[in-house]
Amino acid sequence: MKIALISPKGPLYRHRGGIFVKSLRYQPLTLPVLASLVPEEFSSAPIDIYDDGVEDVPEGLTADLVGMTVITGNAKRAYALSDSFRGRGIPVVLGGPHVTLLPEEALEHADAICVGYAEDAWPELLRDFVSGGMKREYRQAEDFSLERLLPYPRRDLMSPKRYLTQAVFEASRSCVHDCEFCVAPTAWGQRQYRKNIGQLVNDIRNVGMRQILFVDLNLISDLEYAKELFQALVPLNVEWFGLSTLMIAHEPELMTLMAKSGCKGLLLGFEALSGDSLGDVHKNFNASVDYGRLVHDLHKLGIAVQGCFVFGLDHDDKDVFDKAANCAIEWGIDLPRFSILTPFPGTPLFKRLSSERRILTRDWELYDGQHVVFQPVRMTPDELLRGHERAWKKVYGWSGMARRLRRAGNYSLLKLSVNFGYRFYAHRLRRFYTCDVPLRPNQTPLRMPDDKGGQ
Ligand code: B12
Ligand code: SF4
Repeated sequence: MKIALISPKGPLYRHRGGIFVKSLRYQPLTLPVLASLVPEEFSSAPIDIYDDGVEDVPEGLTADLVGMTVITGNAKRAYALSDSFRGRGIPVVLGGPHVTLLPEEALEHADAICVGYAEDAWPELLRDFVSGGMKREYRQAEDFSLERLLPYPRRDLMSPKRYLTQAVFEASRSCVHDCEFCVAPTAWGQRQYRKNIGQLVNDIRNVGMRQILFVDLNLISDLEYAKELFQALVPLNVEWFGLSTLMIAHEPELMTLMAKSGCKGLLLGFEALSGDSLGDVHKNFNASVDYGRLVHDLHKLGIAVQGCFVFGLDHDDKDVFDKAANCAIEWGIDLPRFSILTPFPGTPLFKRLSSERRILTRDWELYDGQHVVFQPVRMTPDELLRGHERAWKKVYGWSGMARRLRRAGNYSLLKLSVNFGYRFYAHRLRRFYTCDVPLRPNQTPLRMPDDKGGQ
């Protein structure tokens, strides 16, 4: 049996004309994890991994079974590839966040789908396939857990030359919060799944790199687990980068331990500056934090900040873009990032906007955080798109960059090169607006029934 595992390219993740220049990419973890889950009895089966984001999937690819991972932004490409393989008689299994959110749609393009996490389902599916009894649908069990010992991801199946780093790990999955726009609580449940820390430490040791990356959505979902994890990292003497919520601001001891364990950079979802906008998307907990102070405290500990903001929330006015860009500069955010609110299908946000008849398009290719796919309240879709672009340009303009980096201090080579990478992106954003959003004829800001008009 020959298995081909594919990660399709999307508008933001492709090797020609895409926004992420090759040097900024880290090796994806999904396919190495799936490859590691192939049961031992099939260990002689060749497994080929294709990352469509770095090289085209060969047209004449041959395999007994294709497994493809699907996120919303690349669903169109995934379905096109899948339809073509199936047309040539190659069975295709689809899995990943988009399939978990919209299983019925995915089933139309697959021989089988895998809904949710696949540590149990994928080996079961492969055994069924070999015995000729593959079912149409496999689902994550109610009592799913990651705590048992799991095989190490097969990073060796991907070429290290194509990526900035192969040292990509995860300690946990999903998140305990329920922000309205987030895919995680809808797709996998509002909880954290934790991996065995001892095994993770062994994996990190085996990979043997000094700089590592965690793709966990929220490393501090559970404070006790986070403490245990950071303590276990201390003796490894690694430098690590990961994601956390702003709730770290309320945990000074954990923050210090984080720094001691080698944390050099955190991605933080600031999302919005006003309490009303945070409330719009059920992220009120951010309002308890003084953003500028948090950035300052992290810098003092040698931790750089990648600060993410979302535009287009119902209370966002037209001045939100400049305000966010100015704050990012004033606080010295090392790497500011802006995205446009995106109602991923299946999320509470999608359901709400849909019921308010504010979804403008269901072209999933535009669901990439950089296009406007819904009708905003206090501005037109076009104003939202242009304002978002303006914010990027402001923080990555020469003056914005110089002021931010001077405030942040610590001019590491990595930080400078990533800043230049984002500068390149910020000034070419327009090139990546691949299609025009089918906007409503009336291009005036939408007023909701209880709306006071932006006061
Ligand atoms: C790495 C990453 C990326 C990478 C690579 C994405 C990729 N295709 O691999 C990059 C940087 C390119 C990226 C970009 C974006 N991403 Co991203 N990304 C992640 C991240 C942080 C880690 C993914 C990962 O490696 N997980 C670990 C693996 C082991 O878990 P997994 O992928 O879920 O796989 C498991 C199951 O889902 C299942 N499974 C998955 N695929 C398959 C396939 C088969 C055949 C089977 C059987 C099972 C299966 O089995 C695996 C084991 O259980 C996740 C968040 C997260 N921690 O999951 C977000 C996430 C996937 N990204 C997300 C988003 C929103 C984006 C962006 C829109 C963000 C942006 N504005 O830039 C862009 C979109 C790019 C595009 N093409 O349009 C969302 C997905 C939204 C959605 N509905 O699709 C996520 C879930 C984060 C979130 N909470 O919002 N991302
Ligand atoms: S805190 Fe982050 S990961 Fe958790 S639900 Fe909210 S957006 Fe998602």
